Amino acid sequence: MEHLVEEPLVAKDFVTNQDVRWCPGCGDYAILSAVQKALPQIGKKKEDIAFISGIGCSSRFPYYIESYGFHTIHGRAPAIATGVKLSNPNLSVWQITGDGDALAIGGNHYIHALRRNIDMNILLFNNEIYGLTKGQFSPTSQTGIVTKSSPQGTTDRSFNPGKLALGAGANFFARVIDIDPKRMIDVFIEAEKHRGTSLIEILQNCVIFNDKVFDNVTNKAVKLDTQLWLKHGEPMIWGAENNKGLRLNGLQLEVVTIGENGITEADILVHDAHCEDDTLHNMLINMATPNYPVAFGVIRSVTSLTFDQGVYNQLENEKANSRFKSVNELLNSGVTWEIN
Ligand SMILES: Cc1ncc(C[n+]2csc(CCOP(=O)(O)OP(=O)(O)O)c2C)c(N)n1
Ligand code: SF4
Repeated sequence: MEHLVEEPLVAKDFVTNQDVRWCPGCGDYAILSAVQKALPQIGKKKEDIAFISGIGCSSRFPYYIESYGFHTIHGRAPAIATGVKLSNPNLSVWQITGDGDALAIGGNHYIHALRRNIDMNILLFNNEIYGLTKGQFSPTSQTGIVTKSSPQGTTDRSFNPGKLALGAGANFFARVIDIDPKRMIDVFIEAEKHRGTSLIEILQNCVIFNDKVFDNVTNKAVKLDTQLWLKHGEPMIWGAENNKGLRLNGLQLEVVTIGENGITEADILVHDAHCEDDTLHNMLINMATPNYPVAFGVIRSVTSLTFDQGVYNQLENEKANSRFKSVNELLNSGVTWEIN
């Protein structure tokens, strides 16, 4: 009998027959394409992958990925994703969320997913606005932004999603940009390899309600001077002339120029993504223009026991040591009554 050889999956195997209903030019398209290119490289079958989302433009994502998917309720994707992961630990679970979905209505669920360290990947599409509901300000919008829901400009102070995540105990945090597919793909693959909650903040352009909000970082004319791409074990160097570096000056990060004032590469901090102490990771996540570059890539990646593994360890322990071998045995143990 002829043997059926399984062909390796390619990006188009993860494309569905659904019409993609995002505005032309939306950053979500590039993220979708990057995910479809990353998935064949994680080595899982389509039926072993699940995409779970809340509500928002970004949360339409599960319709467009040929895998299991669940478009759930606003802000509550972490709860569903936790259940999915616990019921089938073999699944690769991806939560898709926006800054409104994750940090406003879903803020509580966001911090507890990170605290618990459930083994899943969270892709946080940060466009600093509510896209689906037509442009109200969100918890990441910059102070003073004028929107339909803030005609005089907001007086809110904004959240930094990474800083909040580390405060909640996150062990994996990365930041990428929608217009940089290669680096997005690499980081998605790294996130999938990491056991625990992997949070990736994606700077995503909403062409309709917040166009070019990240232009100060992403614009071709400035990007070499405003983006620091971190790699574990490599010095923190960037710039059009590749001569800008970071060093510690007391308790602060200082931008220095290699070749000036006797500064050499040896003076520059080397990135340690695996350091358990998150002090430096927090400082990197906090950096903003114009005084600093914005940090990208995997900023923190530390391994510790996952929530799901903890639950499974308990189950194994119970199975090995309990005097009950089934739920029926448990229910019929002790004193029971029959109600007529
Ligand atoms: C319980 C509930 N409250 C409010 C809404 C309205 N609503 C739908 S999407 C959304 C915000 C989405 O913003 P974001 O998560 O940033 O996603 P984007 O559309 O920008 O991708 C809101 C407030 C809702 N659908 N359900
Ligand atoms: S409203 Fe913004 S985020 Fe939503 S699909 Fe359009 S461009 Fe994308």
